[in-house]
Amino acid sequence: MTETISAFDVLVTSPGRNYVIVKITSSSGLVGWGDATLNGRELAVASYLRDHIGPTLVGRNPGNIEDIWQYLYRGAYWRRGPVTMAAIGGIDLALWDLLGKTLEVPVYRLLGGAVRSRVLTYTHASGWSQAELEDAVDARRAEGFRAVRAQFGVPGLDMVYGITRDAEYEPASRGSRPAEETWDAGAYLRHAPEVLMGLREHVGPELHLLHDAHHRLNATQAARLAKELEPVDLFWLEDLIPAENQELLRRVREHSTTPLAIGEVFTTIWDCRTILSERLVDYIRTAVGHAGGISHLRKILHYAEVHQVDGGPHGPSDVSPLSMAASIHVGLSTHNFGIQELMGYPKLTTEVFQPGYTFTDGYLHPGEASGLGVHVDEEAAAAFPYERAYLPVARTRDGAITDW
Ligand code: GCO
Ligand code: MG
Repeated sequence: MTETISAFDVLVTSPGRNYVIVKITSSSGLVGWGDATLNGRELAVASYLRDHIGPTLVGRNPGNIEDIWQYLYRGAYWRRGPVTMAAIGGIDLALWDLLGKTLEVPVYRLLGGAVRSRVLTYTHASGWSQAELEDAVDARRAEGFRAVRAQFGVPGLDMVYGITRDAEYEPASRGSRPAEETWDAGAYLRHAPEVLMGLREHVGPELHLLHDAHHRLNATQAARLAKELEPVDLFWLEDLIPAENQELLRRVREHSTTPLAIGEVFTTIWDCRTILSERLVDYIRTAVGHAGGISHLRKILHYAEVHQVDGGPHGPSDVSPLSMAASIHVGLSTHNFGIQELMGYPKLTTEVFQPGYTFTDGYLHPGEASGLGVHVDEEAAAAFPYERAYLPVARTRDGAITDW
């Protein structure tokens, strides 16, 4: 008898930060898990899933993953957008997990098998001062990381994206409204080359260094920074300008050979068309959950492969361990994968998610468990109710809202 979807559920849980989890149960009693988290807008996705698309899935064959993807994407008429694509992504991940469990194979084998033995990863380090930054990078290197994203304070500013002075860095904060930062591109541009040059001298030539400008510059400022950072030999310079200004990256490319990465806020292949077809970046950063799941991320990466662009999927703590596992399965089985971001998770997260993937010597492996290989503890999830949280917003010195 053909297997059918017998139940569709959505869990919202907050073990240290908010996550939206999709649970799909099949008629044979197996369960597939997916991640539909959208940082700061979690409940919108939960409602999209619960109130709109979840009920349409019961009774379908869960193995028809591509048909379900097309049904949800084309059938909605209202296409793209982070809420829609995170919801579709959560379902897609759960269906791949379920298929792996049904066939008793890890997902990477369903995707064509391993093309490499392990997946290179990078993590975050930040310090307000040069010395604090160097200590933080050294600590990550001592943990085995071969690639580190370095963020630092800027003289004259109180808060800067990617840094917290006293606490563990976490981009979203709980509360009734977003924190507000002041941003000054001039101060940042005067400071950044010196810090990163000093850091390169400190770590030597081998460690991969990355830096994220978080969409805050205009094209002229971006070109200047990319050019000035050439001697640092960055692995990549990320999100220089607002991601939707794709054509403006041509300006940056004309002036610099610093490798560029963008795309963590993109949700479909159509959002990446210009940057991929003109090779305006070296790495495309779409996240497996936010960009419609494994099925769609693979399409984006195949399109990128045609243009010699590699993947570097988004992997901060708001990308749950379920998405992280999915991304590592894609990484092991996709030739132009590149690198996986692994920011790490709040300690409480492991009470809800017990991932089977492993980190060794700077590389990730998804493990050999069936499906995505992440155990979800539903009872633990229920013990951490949702808490409203927001990403910060930024204003320039005159008080106007700026890109963040
Ligand atoms: C990164 C990102 C994150 C995002 C965060 C938003 O490169 O990891 O820029 O830090 O800001 O994930 O939800
Ligand atoms: Mg980023």
